[in-house]
Amino acid sequence: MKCHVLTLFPEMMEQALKASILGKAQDKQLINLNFINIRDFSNNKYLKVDDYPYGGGAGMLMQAEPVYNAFKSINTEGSIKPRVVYLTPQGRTFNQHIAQEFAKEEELVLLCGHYEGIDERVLELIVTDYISIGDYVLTGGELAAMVVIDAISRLVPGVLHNDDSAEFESFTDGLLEYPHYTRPVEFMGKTVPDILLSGHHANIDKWRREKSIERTVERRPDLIEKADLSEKERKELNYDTIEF
Ligand code: 6GU
Repeated sequence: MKCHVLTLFPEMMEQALKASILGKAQDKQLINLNFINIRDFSNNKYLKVDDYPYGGGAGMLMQAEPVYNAFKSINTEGSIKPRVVYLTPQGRTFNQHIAQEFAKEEELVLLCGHYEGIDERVLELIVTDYISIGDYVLTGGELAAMVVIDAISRLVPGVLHNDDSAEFESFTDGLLEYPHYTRPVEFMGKTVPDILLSGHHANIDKWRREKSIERTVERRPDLIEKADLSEKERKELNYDTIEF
């Protein structure tokens, strides 16, 4: 997976993304991040890339030209045009489905805005997807782009140690994960559920499935309707007690 990131803060992103799993994934060339500093494409000697909005109003806007030229500087590897994702609170809300969709792409371009946004004309010319990471406002698209990169990268085969682990966890079947325990068996008087020590794998799977459903009902009842439950599991739910 190759990801081109258009940003005014490449150093901040590079620093954060070289830690831990994503750092290793880059070392192993499983993911390839190419940061393009939009400021390098400023058209003036002060390296300015923002200006006042026509029509007035608060704040500054990123100008179309540096963003367009930064985008044009990207050398894509494939012959097909990559999707260009603009991170904005005005986008579709990012979720695991969109992460899976993006993870299938060979190459992606992420565009991070700053100030009050970007001149609409360049967005119309280059953007294919408008993506938000939730209903709140950030100072820029960089943190959102890092969230998207993290979520996509861990779906790339080989990035996680265990090939299974991305598949079985929260959200793939629309349920939250069951609780996890590691050593010691007792901590502050709290013990690990006996069944997990039993070595009986079928029972353990059954217990985990029940806990997943229970936890989803308790913490994210809004997910239950769309969750991948068997007919039997759905029958056993007590709909009267779920607070949708
Ligand atoms: Cl993608 N960008 C900004 N600036 N704020 C956001 C966001 C994105 N998603 C949620 N809030």
